[in-house]
Amino acid sequence: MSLWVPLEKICSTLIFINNEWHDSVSGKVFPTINPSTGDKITDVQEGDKADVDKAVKAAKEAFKLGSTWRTMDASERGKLLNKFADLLERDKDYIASLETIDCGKTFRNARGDVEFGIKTIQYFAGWTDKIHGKTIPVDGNLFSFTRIEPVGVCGLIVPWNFPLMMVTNKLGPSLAAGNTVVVKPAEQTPLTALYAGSLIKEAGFPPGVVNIVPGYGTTAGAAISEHPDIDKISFTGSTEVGKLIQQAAGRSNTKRVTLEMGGKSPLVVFADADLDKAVEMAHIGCFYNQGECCCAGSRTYIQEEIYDEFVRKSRERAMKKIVGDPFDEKTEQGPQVDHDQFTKILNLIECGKMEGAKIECGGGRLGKKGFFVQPTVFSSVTDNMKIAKEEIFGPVQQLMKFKTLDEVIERSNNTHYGLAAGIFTNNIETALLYTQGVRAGTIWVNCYLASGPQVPFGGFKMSGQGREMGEDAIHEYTEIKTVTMCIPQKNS
Ligand code: TXE
Repeated sequence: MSLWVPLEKICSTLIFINNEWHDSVSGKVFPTINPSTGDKITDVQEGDKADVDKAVKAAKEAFKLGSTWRTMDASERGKLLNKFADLLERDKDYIASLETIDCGKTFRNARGDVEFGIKTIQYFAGWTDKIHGKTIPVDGNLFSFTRIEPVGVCGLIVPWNFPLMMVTNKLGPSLAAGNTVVVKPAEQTPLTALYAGSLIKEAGFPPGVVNIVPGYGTTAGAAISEHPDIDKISFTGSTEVGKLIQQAAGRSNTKRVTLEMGGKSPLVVFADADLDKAVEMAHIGCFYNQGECCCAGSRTYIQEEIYDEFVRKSRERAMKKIVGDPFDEKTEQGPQVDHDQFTKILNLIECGKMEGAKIECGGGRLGKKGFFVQPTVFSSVTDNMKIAKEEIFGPVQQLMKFKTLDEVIERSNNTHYGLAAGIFTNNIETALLYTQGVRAGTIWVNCYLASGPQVPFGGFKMSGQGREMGEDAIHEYTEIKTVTMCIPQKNS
């Protein structure tokens, strides 16, 4: 299948505030690039501090006591979210095409992302009227109860690797809990988030509940992190920027911050595992979405008895990978998102070669146009090499050898990150000891990357703070208010 979105159909390139489309205050625009060709797709209005101020003002107004949004029944919020999900479903193919052009992921995967986004919005729609407090038997002639209230105005800063999905991951729980939001899509991939704005309006959300300001991180993003009227930030992106956001939150109004950041996740294969399944899962776990996946299994540890066979099979699998036009149904890997990421990956590959890792396949650029990287497999990798320590965020697999469970637990934990881990074994005790021992937010056993809107996702250590998805995500967007009343007499 080869789909194309005609430029005139990309209707959402403006800033979305109060359910209306605006030009940037500065008059500036920025280009968004098709990574398959390196050509400009279109210009998008470039929001910065002045536009963020406008958006926050709208969000604050929509959150005022007595506003349409604040006085709406919780179940009505659920209906609006379900309507939004229905519209995403109606326009699924268009949104997936837009995503593929803007970020390079295959159309098949882009469609999967939109489907995941729909399920997420539906899941959180179900939560709207189930968020409630407690009555508490406090000492004395008193009566206490808690109200679970929205935090207020939330800044949602998202990256480019799952542009629409990251927006739906954050819109679902924040809107279910009754907040208003200012979304900042990544500068590389603003198009699907802006299109979602048009669907928010069509679904019937009151003006100001959702505002979307495309722009750069150091201007629009920083204005959100510093803003005194933003009550909470939910960020997904690099650990470096996550730290900046925490600092800005502390400097401004100690706004609440949840962070979902990078990883260097271990994927461990024991000799007793189903070898072919483990090879395939390790391949997908590392190469899915061009390797642009925060929980990519980018440190593969293989027990020494099966190491050579695993390396051979992994090389064969990677060499069969179909890389190219992301709209072609057969394509498994598209281009990297932009020139910066492309260069970062190629530099890290060179570094691996220089540090003495063995290239089994790939190891360079593919073609002359666009940002395509050859699927690359390194063997003879040791833990001290840069490619084993740094997040590559590209189609590059590191294969390392281990002997014992204790050793591999220690090596798995020997990182600042703690987003995810995986283990392949047919021994239940090995699996349970590993899941207890590893400090990471998600552990997969005999599978990898399996997830759903129902299960919490987030990181230990420098991979994150707080959780997205599942019931836990709701609590990241709420405050608990205790109300204690004096009463004449208390009876049990
Ligand atoms: O991320 P940034 P980049 C990792 C991955 C990748 C590296 C760099 O290793 O190679 O990060 O990618 C906004 N204040 N991940 O540079 O800069 C920015 O505009 C406020 C992992 O693209 O963190 C975008 O909207 N916001 C990750 C978002 O932050 C700022 C996904 C993410 O961009 C800002 C992406 C600032 N000062 C990259 N500077 C994951 N966890 O999945 C930038 N931003």
